[in-house]
Amino acid sequence: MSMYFWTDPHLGLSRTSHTTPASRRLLQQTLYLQAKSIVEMTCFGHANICLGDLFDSTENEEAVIAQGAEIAEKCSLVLSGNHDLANRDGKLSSLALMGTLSNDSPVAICDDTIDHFRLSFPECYAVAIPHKRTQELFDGALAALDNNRGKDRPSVLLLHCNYDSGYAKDEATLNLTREQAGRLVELFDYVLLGHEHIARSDFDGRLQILGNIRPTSFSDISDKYVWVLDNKGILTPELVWNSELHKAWDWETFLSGPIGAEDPVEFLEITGTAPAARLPDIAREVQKFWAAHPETLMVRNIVKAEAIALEQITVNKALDVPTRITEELQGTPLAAIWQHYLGQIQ
Ligand SMILES: [Mn+2]
Repeated sequence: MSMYFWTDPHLGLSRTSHTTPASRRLLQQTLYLQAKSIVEMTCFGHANICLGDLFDSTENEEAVIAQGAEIAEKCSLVLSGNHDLANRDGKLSSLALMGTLSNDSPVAICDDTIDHFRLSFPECYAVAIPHKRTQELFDGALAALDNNRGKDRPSVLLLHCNYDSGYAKDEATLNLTREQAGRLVELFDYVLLGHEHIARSDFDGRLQILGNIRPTSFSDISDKYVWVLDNKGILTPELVWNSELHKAWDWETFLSGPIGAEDPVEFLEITGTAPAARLPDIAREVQKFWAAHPETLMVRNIVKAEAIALEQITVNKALDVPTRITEELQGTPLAAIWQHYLGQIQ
C-alpha cells in the first residue's frame, strides 16, 4: 500500500478578478472536484493526509462546508492551515465546526499550544504540527520534537508554513527557517510542507513543499502533484494538473487565433504593448474567447497601450527678419556681404 500526501485545496475560493460569474463558479467547483478525485484515488486501502487550507476562508456557506466534510471524511488527517482558523478565541471556523460535529473527525487543530499529533500507518509514522497562532508557538512546537526515526518504517513530519521566507511575515503565517529544517531532516526521514502553492524541495528532496493541487490564480500556476510514499519508503510525485493548461500570448499572437475551441485553456494571459486603436479589438477577442472556451477559468488581459509618440519640434523664437536672415546665412559666403549691408543700415 502507499500513502498519499496533498495540500491546499482552498474549497470555497471565489476570485472576482479576471473571471466571469460563470467561470468563478466553475473555479470553485473545479477545486472541489480535484480534491474529490484525489481522495477517491486514495480510497482503495491507501491512506491520505491533507496538509492544510482545506477551506479558502475561515467561514463558508453551508454548501462549501458540506464539500469540506465530504473530502475530510475520506482523509486520515486534515491539518488546519492559516486560512482555516480564526486566530482568536470565541470564533468557530468552518474547519473547527467540522471537528466538533464528529467524534472521530480527522481534523487536527491545536493552534494555541506547542502540541503536535502522532499517528502510525503501515507505511510510516506521521507527526503533524498544524497551524499555530504565533511564530513563537510554532518554534516551540518544532523545538519540542525529538528523534523520531523508526527502525521499522519511515517517519514523516507534516507542517503548514512558509519555508525559508526572507519577507517580513504577516502575523497569520508561519515560517520554517533553513536552519530549523536542517535539524528536522536529521530527526525525520521526510519533512513535508503545506501552505506554499508551488512545489519545491531542499535537502535532496528530504524536505518537500508539496504545492497545491490546482492553481487558485495566476500567482500559483505550476505543475501540480500529490506525493506518494510507497512501501519502500520512497516519496514520488504524481502529476494531477499540467501547467500547459495555462497559456500566455502576446496580443498579436492572440488575435491570430493560435488555438482552436477544442483545445482546452484554463488560464489565459495576454501581454505586450499595442497601439491604443487595437485595444477594443483585443477586448472583443477576449469576449469571443470566453464564449468559445467554457472550460476557461481566468483570463488576464494586461496589454499596455503604446504611448503616443509626439514629434519633437524645435520651435524658433519669433525673430525679426534681419536676425533670421543672419542665422540662415551663417557659414555661407553670403554671410559677409549680408553683414556689410546690414552694417550700413543699422
Ligand atoms: Mn496556508
